Amino acid sequence: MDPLIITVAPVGGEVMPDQTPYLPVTPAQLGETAREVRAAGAGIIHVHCRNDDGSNTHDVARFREAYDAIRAASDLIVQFSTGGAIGMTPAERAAPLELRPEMATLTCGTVNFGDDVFENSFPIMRGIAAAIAQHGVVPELEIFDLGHVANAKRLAAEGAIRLPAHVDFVLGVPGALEATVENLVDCVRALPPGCSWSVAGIGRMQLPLATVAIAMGGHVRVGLEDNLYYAKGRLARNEELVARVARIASELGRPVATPDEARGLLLRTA
Ligand code: KMH
Ligand code: ZN
Repeated sequence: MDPLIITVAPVGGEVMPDQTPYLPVTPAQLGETAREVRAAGAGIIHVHCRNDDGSNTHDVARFREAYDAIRAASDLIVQFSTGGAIGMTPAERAAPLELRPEMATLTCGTVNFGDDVFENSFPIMRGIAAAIAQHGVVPELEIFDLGHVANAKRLAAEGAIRLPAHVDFVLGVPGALEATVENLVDCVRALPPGCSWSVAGIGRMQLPLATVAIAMGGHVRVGLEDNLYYAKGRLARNEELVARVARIASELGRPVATPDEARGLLLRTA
């Protein structure tokens, strides 16, 4: 089995600062988070940016500040979100790619997102995929539902993306595929040969699905974007969530990948 790549998604686009004191809102806080999660075992940091008041932004200057702060604090692989937040235009979502992060997400289909709709029509996906390719960025395909795997295959057949690729299953968003072990297994079975994968379980399913993924040879995403709690009623810090996954991996005899080891693995499937 390959060493385990732990991605941290420390902020996301939905959690607000009044829900937890541990959300890294400013670039400086993202830099501090990067330092802490790197020490805890993370290999990749998945980046969304906020304004100082906690509202979402995909402003290029703000992403540059965040990128610089993370770089100054760590050697983590920096992965920009192109999902952003509900309501952003596709052009806004793609704009920070001009900074050429090592990786960026590409969501592979439209999905209900609570009471909202996270819109990713084929024209939107093609546009973001083209921007990712144009800037030489390695994509991570975000799969919220089983049909998104078929969409990824269609994008590949058109030449918009290349397969195999690295894939992240985000399971448990209200309106999308539920976070169950059975669904994770179905998702993995549906993947084209050669893809590497991670799982991001939403809420209290983050830990059980992470544990299953470690045993299956997949990779893991944790962080406040997907889950606020360390245990029932106890808010989590990002580094605690990373450290717990690293501990479980160690108990299961699976080494944790450094960022450079993760680079080697992800370039292999890029
Ligand atoms: N915030 C969600 C609407 C991504 O980062 O690529 C989309 C999202 C996906 O978080
Ligand atoms: Zn995200």
